Amino acid sequence: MAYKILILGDYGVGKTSLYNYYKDNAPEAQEKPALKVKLLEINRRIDGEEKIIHLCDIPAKELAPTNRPRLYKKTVGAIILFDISRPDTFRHALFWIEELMNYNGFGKVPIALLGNKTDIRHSSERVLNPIDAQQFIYRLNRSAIASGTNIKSSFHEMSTKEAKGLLGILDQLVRAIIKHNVEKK
Ligand SMILES: Nc1nc2c(ncn2[C@@H]2O[C@H](COP(=O)(O)OP(=O)(O)OP(=O)(O)O)[C@@H](O)[C@H]2O)c(=O)[nH]1
Ligand SMILES: [Mg+2]
Repeated sequence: MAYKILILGDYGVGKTSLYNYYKDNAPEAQEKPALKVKLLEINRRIDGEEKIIHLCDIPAKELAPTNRPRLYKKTVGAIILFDISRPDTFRHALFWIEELMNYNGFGKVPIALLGNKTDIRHSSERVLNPIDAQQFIYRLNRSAIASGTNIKSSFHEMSTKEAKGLLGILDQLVRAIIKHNVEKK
């Protein structure tokens, strides 16, 4: 069984750039033909076990209401990206999370929230304070506990232009997915 993980977020936040990073940097990553999405199969050895990840990149404009149920179906985790120089893309993160959980067929699943484009932090007029995103994830994890699950979502800042540690973020997300599924059984 493969873990289906979607990369979601507003237009232009860097979803395809992140997808391409994984395509170029994950060992043995293989692009598969798929309708309307880019689909990358990645094999990872996580805590001694081979795991297959299906990472999907969808252009924001393809996420029209009629496409959503089909695209979100069976998604077990997501990378939600925002652009730290566009605060509206951070405010929209909640929208993407709710969309996904309404349509994936599983309800709440772990997410990795990524604030992208840290390389332009010093040249941008307004950038988001990472504390806002940390508090957002803290509240999300608290509400998961309140509703009886221990789904652990996380927040990281990054830049696809100066990428490092991004495979580790994917592994961490898969660990959270495995833990959640183990708990559900
Ligand atoms: N400075 C900077 N630019 C970035 C970074 N990541 C992506 N970009 C740029 O942002 C623009 C949009 O990136 P994409 O990866 O195409 O964005 P997307 O989220 O796939 O957008 P849609 O497919 O339209 O939904 C491109 O010009 C990228 O080169 C980053 O970390 N830093
Ligand atoms: Mg794209």
